[in-house]
Amino acid sequence: MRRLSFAAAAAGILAVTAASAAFAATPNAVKIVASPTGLKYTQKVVRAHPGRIKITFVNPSALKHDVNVEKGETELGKSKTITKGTTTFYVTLKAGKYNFYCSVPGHEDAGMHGTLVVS
Ligand SMILES: [Cu+2]
Repeated sequence: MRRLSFAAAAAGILAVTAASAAFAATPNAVKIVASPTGLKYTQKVVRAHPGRIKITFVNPSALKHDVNVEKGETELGKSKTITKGTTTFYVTLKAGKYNFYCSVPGHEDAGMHGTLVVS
């Protein structure tokens, strides 16, 4: 009985160590940057891991832009609309492909969108 509980405790410690090492090794964050001049982002595809994802949006332009994350027509998260600055927001996503786009009227249609791949 004593040996069994020691083994269980050791296994528990190993599991916790492995989990925290994996967490530390993969900061789950993406950066999306608006073009300084055009109606587009400088990334077409960004990648993250399932779970809570930090999205940093950088807009060097004087034009208003934002970042919205959606799956189909379901909105999953969005940044503030900013000019010449940086903002962050969080989304929690399962594995899959998501769209990101700018919700300022006309921008998405002009090409301001991309794909977020979560795997
Ligand atoms: Cu925009």
